[in-house]
Amino acid sequence: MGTNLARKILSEHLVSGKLEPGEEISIRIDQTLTQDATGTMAYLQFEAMGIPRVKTELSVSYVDHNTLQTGFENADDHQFLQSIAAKYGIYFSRPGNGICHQVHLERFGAPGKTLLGSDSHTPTGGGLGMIAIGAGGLDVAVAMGGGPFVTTMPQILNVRLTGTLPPWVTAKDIILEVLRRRTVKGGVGKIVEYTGPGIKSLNVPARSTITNMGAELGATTSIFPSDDVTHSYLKAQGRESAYREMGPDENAAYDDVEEINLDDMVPLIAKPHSPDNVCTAAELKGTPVVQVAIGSCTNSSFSDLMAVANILREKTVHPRVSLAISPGSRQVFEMTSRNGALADLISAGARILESACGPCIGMGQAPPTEGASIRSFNRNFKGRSGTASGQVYLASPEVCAASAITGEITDPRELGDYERVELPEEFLIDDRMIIAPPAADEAEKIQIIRGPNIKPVPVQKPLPGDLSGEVLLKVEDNITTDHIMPAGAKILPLRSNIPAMSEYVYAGVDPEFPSRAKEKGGGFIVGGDNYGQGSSREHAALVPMYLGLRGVIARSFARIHRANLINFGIVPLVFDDPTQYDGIAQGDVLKIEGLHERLAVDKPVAVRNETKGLDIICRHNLSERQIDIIKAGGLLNYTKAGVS
Ligand code: MIC
Ligand code: SF4
Repeated sequence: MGTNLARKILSEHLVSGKLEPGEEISIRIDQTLTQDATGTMAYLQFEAMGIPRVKTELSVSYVDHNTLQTGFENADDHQFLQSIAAKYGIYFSRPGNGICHQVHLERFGAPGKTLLGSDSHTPTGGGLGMIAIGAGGLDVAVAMGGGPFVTTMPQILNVRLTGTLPPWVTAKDIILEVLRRRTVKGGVGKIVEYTGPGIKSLNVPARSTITNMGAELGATTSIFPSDDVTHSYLKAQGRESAYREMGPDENAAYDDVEEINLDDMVPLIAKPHSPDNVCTAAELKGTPVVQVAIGSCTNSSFSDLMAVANILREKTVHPRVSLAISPGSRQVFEMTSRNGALADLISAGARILESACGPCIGMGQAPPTEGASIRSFNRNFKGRSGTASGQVYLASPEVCAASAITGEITDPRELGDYERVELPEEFLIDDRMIIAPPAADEAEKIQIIRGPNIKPVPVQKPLPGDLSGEVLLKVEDNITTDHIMPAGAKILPLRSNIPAMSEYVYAGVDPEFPSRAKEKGGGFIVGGDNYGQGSSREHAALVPMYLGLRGVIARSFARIHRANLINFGIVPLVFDDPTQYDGIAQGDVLKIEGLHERLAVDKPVAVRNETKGLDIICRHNLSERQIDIIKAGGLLNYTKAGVS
């Protein structure tokens, strides 16, 4: 049997371990990216490592999340990020230049390379044939310092696409179909590799829409081969030299296969409040909508905006609807303004926002009370829009634009003839908003600018021998990091100020959580399945750690959050018998004795529920290295100890 593409790239980058699913592997990282909401912490951690300059081939720092400047905080962070990038040899993409994943695809991504990003949608780069993985900021800091990225070797799931997309059906519908079939847990522990004759008709931005939303499957990453389609995209971006043909061998072996016939597909939509809650757009026909938002790293490319302009040209946004559009990058913004498409959007009544994450992360454009909002985004978790009662639907830009005109959910096939947008032969290339770092001797003299919003990184103490404390909170399945550490216009600016942020842990679920955690001097959280799905924000581990959290017992964990818990010295345990979840309540006192001895590879951990007089057998599933990290009180302590 031949080798699949994911394994080929992984084996080229393998530093240690065996490429057997479930084994711990470490891989060399060629490129890193950070964004401003996770970047401040990642760079503070990098600084704490005492390494003078990044050791990657390329590291880029983007500003795209915290662009709403309602106080000094975000502006302070931007200055900090710009100065620290210059000092340590990092490219700096200025605010206004666009969303990290879209800009990275346009200007830096390259087939066959590895990319580690402090954002869960880093797999967007998989559309170009890279192994692009999202991770916590601390993992990215370690990679910038030249350390390998350590993870569990995933299984490779092959999604084979046959046929061609019918008119009005798009890449967004393909990934919604995968989510419908596999759910938000379906990709955990997997890399999704797309193959088959159907991929030929998908251009790079379309492929990237699919790999981007592989994050919603919980997948480690997703990847397409690098072929003629990739070649013409890179050529049009003036980067032909980055091209390298790469694909799976014929008869490549996979751990699992899913086949989708594109001929049979129709426009789909994800209903509130989960990206896998999928049905056809036609089924929801007539549902009134009050807001439509087009943009985000999933669907804000040149072709997406052109498709929207084609639909809205000479039309008017329905009186009930507020339509917000954020172009994914300055390139997209400028090209659509020069070719007149932007004028068509403005004329139709769209509210044009800057090239940034914006409403996707609750930075403005919160919908009205109980209002239905259709978005071309990737996440519709409850409350993420900024309105707790908001009803957020996810769909293609085409479904969004059609609904903006009619004021109700609309299957765009009702609009008649369809004009599929071709990519330009040449994109408008202008990198003046990306600042290259100065040479090392110049960089040394740079002073890092630290405003009052930049507070030191809290560091965990080494693991004590015995752990005891109350169950501070018990939650259900599929808890997202948006539940644990919400974002939005009020909280996101506090990302570099952990004490201020700690007031908002679990704010939407239980506002008393922070005061309780402080009063009890820390304790445990009990979770259901897929605990910590969604974003890569390490704040969902770091800030609870600051409040004294030392252990989470869940039915199962999402990959990035589990890694973040370990990185901050919090013990992640899973119930050996999942029904024992029922025998534990908020307020119960738990005790683990002799934890240092119990945390041995493959050994179970007995947790005593002192309140109920029960023993709960748990598994930690930690590797030798992860055990050492937890014992040291986290990755920063562990790395520093290794360096000195
Ligand atoms: C998100 O989409 O939730 C974010 C904001 O981009 C996060 C990162 C963050 O919380 O800063 C992500 O997906 O990793
Ligand atoms: Fe930004 Fe939204 Fe993409 Fe996250 S998912 S990187 S918030 S656009």
